[in-house]
Amino acid sequence: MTQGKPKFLQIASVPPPMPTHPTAIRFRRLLLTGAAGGLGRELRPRLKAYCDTLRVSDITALGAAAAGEELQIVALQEQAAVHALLQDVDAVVHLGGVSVEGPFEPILQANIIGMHNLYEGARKHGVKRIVFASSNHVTGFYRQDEVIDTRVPMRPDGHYGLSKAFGENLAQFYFDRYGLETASLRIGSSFAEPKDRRMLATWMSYDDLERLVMSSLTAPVVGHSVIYGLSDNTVRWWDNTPAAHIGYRPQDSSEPFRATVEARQPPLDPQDPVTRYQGGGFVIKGPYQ
Ligand code: 15L
Repeated sequence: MTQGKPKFLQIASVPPPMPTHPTAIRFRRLLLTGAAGGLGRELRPRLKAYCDTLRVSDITALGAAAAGEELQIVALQEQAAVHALLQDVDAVVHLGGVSVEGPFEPILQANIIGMHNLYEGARKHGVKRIVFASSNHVTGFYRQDEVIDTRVPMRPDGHYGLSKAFGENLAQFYFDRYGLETASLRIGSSFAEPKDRRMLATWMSYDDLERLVMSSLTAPVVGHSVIYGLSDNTVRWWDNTPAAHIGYRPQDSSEPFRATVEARQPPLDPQDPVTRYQGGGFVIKGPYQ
């Protein structure tokens, strides 16, 4: 590449202590939003291995600061506070916001207004790249017997999926208008292990989550890319071929959990919307008034 290395990447002589991602690239300061949530708690110590300073934020208590951490309690709808979060940051991993289906108002505040606040802050402070935790619920109304890629139209399965669809469109706009790069990760089900039959297709291990986030932070060119977040599961509904340039190589699979999951959960009625659609239980939530 003729442009040389992106300005925000800094190479340090000390390799990262956690070798999940095969690179010695280190950041000066990363921002992790939603650090108190399920995935935030997993990624917090992992991301610290790749940066000098990790700024962590959430709306709720974040515990004690580890060495090299900066803690900020911030609600995403608070514009000035969110803009300040973005100051002097090389890149962002944005997990913050409402992470499940529910009534519209809290999702509007955190996921829609909050997302706009984050991107405006990033624009003002010259942040070059954001890794956005989007969701498989952007396409939750595709059927479980379909395999889709990221080029099919969005079919959100609720307020939450709609807010993530907005987030992806916002990210596209900020790239087209301002050159701010985003990797939108349509995360499947990232838990310690798959909890039910659906998750045999949608599961992503925590180690693969780290691989996906680090690939997204360090890929030479991202523009606005959309990629599904899943492990190397035998049965899958999502084809990541259009996002090959991200360089994500999952190493784990739900298959070793299959026998246990299937013994625990009897087969469900295939005509039940929860079994019929990729979004599972989210597709039957609501209405809320
Ligand atoms: C999501 O987007 C949610 O944040 C998570 O809690 C899971 O429910 C996941 O989707 C899923 O679809 O399993």
